[in-house]
Amino acid sequence: MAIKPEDVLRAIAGARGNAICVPTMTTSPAWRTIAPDDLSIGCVGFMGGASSLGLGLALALPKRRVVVFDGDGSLLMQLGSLATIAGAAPRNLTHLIFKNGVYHTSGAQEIPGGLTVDFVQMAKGADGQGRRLPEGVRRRRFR
Ligand SMILES: Cc1ncc(C[n+]2csc(CCOP(=O)(O)OP(=O)(O)O)c2C)c(N)n1
Ligand SMILES: [Mg+2]
Repeated sequence: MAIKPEDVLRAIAGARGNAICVPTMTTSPAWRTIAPDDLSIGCVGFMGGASSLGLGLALALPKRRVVVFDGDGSLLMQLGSLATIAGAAPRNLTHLIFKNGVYHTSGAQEIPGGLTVDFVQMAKGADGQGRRLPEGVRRRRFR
């Protein structure tokens, strides 16, 4: 079932507490409207950089939860960040992928593999120690 990114963002806004959020691409303008506070660091222009930006914040502020709202095309562009994150294993970082199968922001061109890319498997593969992903990890499609 496809759900709207705004619906997910509203749910996050209600539950984030004082977590620092790092939106990018589709979620950037939507998040500015939904959560117009100073606890967010938008990753605009720096395509693929949100996960690394979030990792840096999480490592620098270990007592603070950091939530990255990544694009699927953006993550594909910097896929190595999954291995970097797995290696650092920060417990306070949550990496969400807004999977819509396209580069929506630049005109909705299909990303390589479209909706078939399995980011959960990729994240598991990046963790050579085979740690289990949190129970809450779900595959949901966005439109
Ligand atoms: C290095 C680089 N290449 C291309 C672009 C142009 N560009 C801007 S947004 C975007 C699409 C982003 O797609 P995705 O990460 O899937 O996010 P969505 O828009 O689908 O939410 C592209 C290709 C860019 N900003 N940087
Ligand atoms: Mg996309």
